[in-house]
Amino acid sequence: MQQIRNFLDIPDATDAKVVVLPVAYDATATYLKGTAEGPGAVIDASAHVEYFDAELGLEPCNVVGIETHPVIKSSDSPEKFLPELTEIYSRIVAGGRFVLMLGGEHSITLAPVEALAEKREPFSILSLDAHSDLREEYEGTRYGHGSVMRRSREHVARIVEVGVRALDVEEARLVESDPGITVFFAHERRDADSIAEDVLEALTDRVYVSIDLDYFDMGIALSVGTPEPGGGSWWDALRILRRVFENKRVIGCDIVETRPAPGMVAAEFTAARLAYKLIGYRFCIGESVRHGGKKKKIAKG
Ligand SMILES: [Mn+2]
Repeated sequence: MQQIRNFLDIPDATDAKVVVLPVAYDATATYLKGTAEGPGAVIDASAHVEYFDAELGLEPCNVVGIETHPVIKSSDSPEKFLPELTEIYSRIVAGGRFVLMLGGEHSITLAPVEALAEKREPFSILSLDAHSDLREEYEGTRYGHGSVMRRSREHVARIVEVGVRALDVEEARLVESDPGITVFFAHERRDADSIAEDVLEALTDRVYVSIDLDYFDMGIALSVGTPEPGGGSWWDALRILRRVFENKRVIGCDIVETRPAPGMVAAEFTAARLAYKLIGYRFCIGESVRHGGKKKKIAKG
């Protein structure tokens, strides 16, 4: 049961630029259920996240206003639920605010992708995930967690996936044949800085970032909907993400598939920490160097 209503346990800012959107949904989960409890657990864990970000040297929550949207809950089919979520998302971003969505299973990412695609300003997607999620259909639906990037590809020209270590032969063929999909496989075991360079090259200027918690090593994300060994480290992920947030215009992001398990808080705390980190990267580093961002006037004297 969720104890805390607001992310970081701070009151909603009156001039919030960031909206934390918790989506309690796991209707298509095929391995482990329970990711519907994820967003509540992440918000509870966020009460224990330090406000001060040592890497950035400031308190992001005192630089940018944050508001937490009430939890959206559903057990409907994705065919019914996703259009509803798309509408909610569209309403929030219509005011120009930045949404950080907390899942919930990965299928929910299609809602922001469709809502942002409706604005007719092209963007690409960066996905950090153990799975390629490129199945045409899985377990009787085309809108489940295993198909989210396949469906998203119908709305964007480029998808870049990092950390993939589980996919089927059809998905592997699609990766081979579709020039709009670039995958950095976990088994290649490349250095994070060199991946970051290639990721920046493959992405367009405006980027939606989706992070499935199963991207990470199970040591820090022990409890997820679909676990896979061989995950990435915290610092390598942050290296790649920071480069992307510094060099691209990130238009929205999500952290999905957190699945709370009794007595184990590693996954939800990691997700909470990551969510705060992304807010810091988006709003508290070099607005002037960010692509498309407003240049800050520097007073001479
Ligand atoms: Mn996954």
